[in-house]
Amino acid sequence: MNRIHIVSNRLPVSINVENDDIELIPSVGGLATGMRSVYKEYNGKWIGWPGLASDDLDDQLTAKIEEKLIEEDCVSVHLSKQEIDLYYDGFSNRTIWPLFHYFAQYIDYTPELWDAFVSVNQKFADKALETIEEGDTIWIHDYQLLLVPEMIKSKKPGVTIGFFLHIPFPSYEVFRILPWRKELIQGMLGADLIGFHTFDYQRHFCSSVRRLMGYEISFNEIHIEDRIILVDSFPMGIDYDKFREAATQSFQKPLQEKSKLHRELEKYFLVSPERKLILSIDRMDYSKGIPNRLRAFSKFLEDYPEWIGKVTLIMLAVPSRGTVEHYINLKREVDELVGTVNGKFGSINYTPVWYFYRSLPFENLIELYSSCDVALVTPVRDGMNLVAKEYVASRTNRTGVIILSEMAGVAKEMGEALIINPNNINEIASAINQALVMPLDEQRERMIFLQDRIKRYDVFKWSSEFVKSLSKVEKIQNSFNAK
Ligand code: GDG
Repeated sequence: MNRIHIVSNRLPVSINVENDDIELIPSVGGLATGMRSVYKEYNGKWIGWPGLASDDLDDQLTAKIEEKLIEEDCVSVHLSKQEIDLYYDGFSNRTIWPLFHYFAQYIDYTPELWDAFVSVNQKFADKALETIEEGDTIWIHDYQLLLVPEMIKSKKPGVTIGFFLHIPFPSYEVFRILPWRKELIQGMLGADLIGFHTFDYQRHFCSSVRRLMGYEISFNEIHIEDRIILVDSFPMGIDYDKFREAATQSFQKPLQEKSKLHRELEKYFLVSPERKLILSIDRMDYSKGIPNRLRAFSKFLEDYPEWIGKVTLIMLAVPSRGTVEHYINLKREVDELVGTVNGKFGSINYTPVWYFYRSLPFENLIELYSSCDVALVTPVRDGMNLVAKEYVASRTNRTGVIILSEMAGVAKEMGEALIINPNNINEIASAINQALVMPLDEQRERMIFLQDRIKRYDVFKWSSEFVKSLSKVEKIQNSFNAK
């Protein structure tokens, strides 16, 4: 296979500028890990925004940053503050994000946001077109770049294009609400392979293609004038071994090397070994169902008062999109709910909810995953949800229970979890009790199946399966063109 390039909104590095010194800090997220192996192995480039507004950089600094990035095979797309505001915070996160997560009442229909989305997508496409050659392969990521596939295909039809959507694709009845629905579909159809986390998202997409464009679809092939487009599902995995090894090492650390958080967690259990911890980790996002989770925890303490004083919910909410109105309101609601639960059930020596509104280092994340008896993952909509998979990978002693929303893509792979409807507070409350009293043998039985599955289809397998399909689609295309 020829070179494979990656295009995503953000580059896999952040830039730290101090007194004209430029430092590149590699991202440790799942996407960066999985894709790094791909573009390095196939001698490609990664095209994306480096995370700094171009208004803050002079020409000399910009040139220096570009030079440094190219050492990492990264190519930057520079965005001004206004572009970030209208394209990223705007159309991507105020229009597409709520639409695709079924929050129709939050959608912003301002035409200026759409205009910025088109022009910034064109910027990404132009940068990609400068970088790639006919015959190369390109893998484009996510909802911020839905128009890029067509913008590239129309200029360089000999490039094989893959597109992967990391969030849900909504049902047609929701998707059709958007004035620019046809344009988005046309943009995506510039790709030769379109991937989703689950079969349901794939099905919803195909139904929108059929209804809006009238194209013929057989199995997972869309037939348009002179091309065949493959549509398939690829449930994204995690770097399983990394989480596993980090959890193993965390336990083996001598006391003096343990983090402050780790020592606090051990102290919690010292008071009484009967004590339990429940874990909740997300970006602070309305799609993650955080308020309902707190209401359900409150209902649980009300319905099962024998647990008061013995169970603590650790809630980590990572700040996200803090300039968007609905996120500001959500933060206020969560702050208030935490206060209400703690005020209602707390005492001098018992805090029901430990709330962290910040990002924690990876080491602490692992300590939380390995110390908590239950993971409470209750999004109202979620493309996949990697937190559930990371919890599974970090359970070295094979105990632990996951309470999981049926609305998360990951639920399709985790039949052994306690599956709940995230809007059903009574159901979540009783699932919390069920998880806490579940015998260890049953926990292990469930966890063994989960671990085997999540280990087998990890992030490297996910990316290699996508690349395999890209090479298949390239062959289909070549034989189609030869006819
Ligand atoms: C989108 C889709 C889809 C969280 N807090 C900290 C921290 N994290 C890391 C977790 C996990 C990641 O962030 C969150 O990933 P999710 O998958 O749960 O959610 P989104 O950010 O919404 O991601 C989602 C995903 O794309 C992939 O396709 O699954 O559905 O919405 O990896 O570990 N990491 C550190 N400190 C924290 O405090 N270091």
